[in-house]
Order: sequence, then C-alpha cells, then structure tokens
Amino acid sequence: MPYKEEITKNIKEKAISLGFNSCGIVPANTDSEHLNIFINWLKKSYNANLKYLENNVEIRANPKLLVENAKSVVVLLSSYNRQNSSISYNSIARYALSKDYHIVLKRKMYELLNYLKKNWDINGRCFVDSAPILERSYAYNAGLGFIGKNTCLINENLGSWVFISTLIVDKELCFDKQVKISNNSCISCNKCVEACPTGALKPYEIDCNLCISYHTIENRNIVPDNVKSKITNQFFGCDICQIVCPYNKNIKADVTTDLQEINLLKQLDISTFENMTNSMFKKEFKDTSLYRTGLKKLKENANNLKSKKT
Ligand code: B12
Ligand code: SF4
Ligand code: SF4
Repeated sequence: MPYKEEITKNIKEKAISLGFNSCGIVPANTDSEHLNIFINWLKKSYNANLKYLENNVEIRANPKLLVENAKSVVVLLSSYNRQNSSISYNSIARYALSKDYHIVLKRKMYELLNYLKKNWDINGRCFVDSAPILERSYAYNAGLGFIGKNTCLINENLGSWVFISTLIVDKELCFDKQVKISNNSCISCNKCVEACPTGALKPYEIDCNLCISYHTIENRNIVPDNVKSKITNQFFGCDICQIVCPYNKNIKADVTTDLQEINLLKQLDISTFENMTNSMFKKEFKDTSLYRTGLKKLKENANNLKSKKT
C-alpha cells in the first residue's frame, strides 16, 4: 500500500478505536463559497451579540493561518444520540446533558494527536469549538454529512446529534469527497422551519436574535419579549429544530464514551438555582456546559420559566 494511503487508513482506524464515530479528511484550503455564506450572515447581524465571530474571519476558513505548514484537516464526529433515554429533553438541550464536550473531546483529540506524533511524525493542533474554524463547512467537505435546512450537519447514520472536532496537521493525506446531495438531503421537507417557535429559522439560515438556544446559553443581556413569550420549557439550549427532523429518528449509534448523561443534569431541579452560591455552582457544575454560561444567567433562565408557571 502506498505510504500516504497507509497513514490515512491508520489514522481513521485509530480515531474509531478511540471512540470517535466517524472521520473524514480534507485539504487545508479555504472554501470561499462557505466563507462568503459566513460573511453574508454576519452582514445581516444574525450573529446578534456573538461579536467574537466578527474577529479572525480570514482564519476561520484558512487552516494555514492557524497551523504553520498545514496540509490536511482531519474532521471527527462524536455522537450524543440520546433517543433511548427516558428523560425529558426539553429543559436542557441534549448536547449539554453530559460532561462538557469540550473537555471530553479535547482529551480524545490529544490522544490521537500524540499517536500521530509518535508513530508517523505528524504534527498539528486540535480543536473542538475552541478556535475560529468553520467546523460544519469542513465536516461537509469531508463527506461526513449534508447541511440541513436547520443549518445542522446531518450524517446519514448519526443524524445531527453529533459534535464536530478538527485536527489540522502538517502532512498531506488522502482526501474524502462531499456526500452527493441528491442521495441525502431535505428534499421537500420543511419541518424544522415550521416547528421553530420564534421564526429564527429560514431554510439554511439562522437568526440568533430570535433563537432560543442563543438567548438561553449565550445572551448576557435581557431576553426580548418576543422570544421570551415563545419559550415554553427550554431552560438551557433548544433542540426543537432537531427533534422534528426525520433524519434523527431511529438512529442506532451509541453515544460516545464519556458523553453519557450525568445524574446531576438528568435529575436537575432548576428551582435549586434560586439560592445557589457561586462556590456551590463551581463545585457541582464546573465540568458541565452549563458552567460556561454562568450562574447569573442560569438564575435568570430559571426565573423566566418560574414566571410562566405562576
Ligand atoms: C455560533 C454557534 C451557534 C449559534 C448560531 C448557530 C448557527 N446555526 O450558526 C447558536 C448559539 C444559535 C448555536 C446553537 C446551536 N449549536 Co452551535 N455553534 C456555533 C459555532 C461556534 C459557530 C457557527 C457559525 O459559524 N455560524 C454561522 C453560520 C453561517 O455558519 P454554519 O452554520 O457553521 O454554516 C457553515 C456551513 O454549514 C456552510 N453552509 C451554510 N449553509 C449552507 C447550505 C448548504 C446547502 C451548504 C452546502 C453549506 C452551507 O457555510 C457556513 C459557513 O461555513 C459552532 C462551532 C464552530 N466553530 O463552527 C457551533 C456548532 C455549530 N454548534 C453546535 C451545536 C451542537 C449547537 C446546538 C445543537 C446546541 C443546542 N441544542 O442548543 C444548537 C443548534 C441550533 C442550530 N439549528 O444551529 C455544533 C453543531 C453540530 C452539527 N451537527 O451541526 C457546532 C459545530 C459545535 C461543535 N463543535 O460540535 N450555535
Ligand atoms: S434552536 Fe430552537 S429557536 Fe433556535 S432555530 Fe432551532 S428551533 Fe428555532
Ligand atoms: S427537518 Fe426536514 S428540512 Fe429540516 S433539516 Fe430535517 S430533513 Fe431538512
């Protein structure tokens, strides 16, 4: 087997053995079409107060500006499919029910990177939502799925319940191709757009100013009344536009090791936030995705839901 193919095969096998569900590889190049989609999205101010997205726009689509001598981007998917569980999904978004995915996946990525250094003398850097990278764009180009009208990357076996992580390396590997859209796409479906309670979703485009996920996780300012009035029981994040998606039904994939739901979050009584101190919050929630959002915001979210019940 030629050397490049042998390395590529070995990297993919190692990734799967470490617990990643799928792996694709693309050249470390700029996708100018996707970069333009991103720039136009910013021009419409659909990023709301996520101002950091306006920085480093060139880097987002050019791995060579992140890793010197970058040749390939190894893209990995990790499933957080939770459909066999009996929990109520609506108050905490499914992605956040485990230990923080940034922590879990970073550890796995470093294991892969160390393996590459040791066995193939390959160097690079790994990222999971931790640097300016158009992650969905690379995953799409690596053949790991298609982009749905809900804007998510949808994989034919895993649905959209996946995290994307990337490893940018200094070695040219064998590259994958995009999935054929005709084989796998939204066709005439429009369920997610119709189900979005706030009208945040147009086909293939999200407006964060209206999105419940944005307002319950990221927005540090007051949630506008037009969004607040549409929140039913979403305490943290929102999964509506994914729950209704036919590609998310009957998925067989198991959730990635270390991303299982944890009891603290599964059994969470959100009224406990009312009297929680910062030190209690840190002690209990430090390794969860809720910690990044902060106690002040979580208290506001809890109060908002409480006011709906009274
Ligand atoms: C900002 C952000 C948000 C914002 C905006 C979301 C959005 N749709 O843009 C908010 C706070 C709302 C959010 C919510 C969620 N997020 Co978020 N978020 C991000 C972040 C940091 C940047 C995304 C971004 O650049 N948006 C701007 C738009 C223009 O870019 P884009 O959606 O990535 O689209 C690109 C490509 O898909 C392509 N493209 C766009 N349209 C089309 C159409 C076609 C036909 C084609 C071919 C290509 C194409 O061009 C775009 C630019 O490259 C990424 C991490 C990262 N670094 O990429 C995570 C990320 C997108 N989020 C993720 C997750 C899990 C979520 C939530 C499920 C969490 C939750 N339950 O509350 C929701 C999903 C809501 C939704 N429907 O998107 C995952 C998504 C995994 C997946 N399967 O797609 C990511 C990749 C994090 C990760 N590392 O896994 N998120
Ligand atoms: S996450 Fe919720 S509010 Fe945001 S676009 Fe999807 S359904 Fe709409
Ligand atoms: S719900 Fe329908 S339109 Fe929306 S992403 Fe899924 S298949 Fe596409």
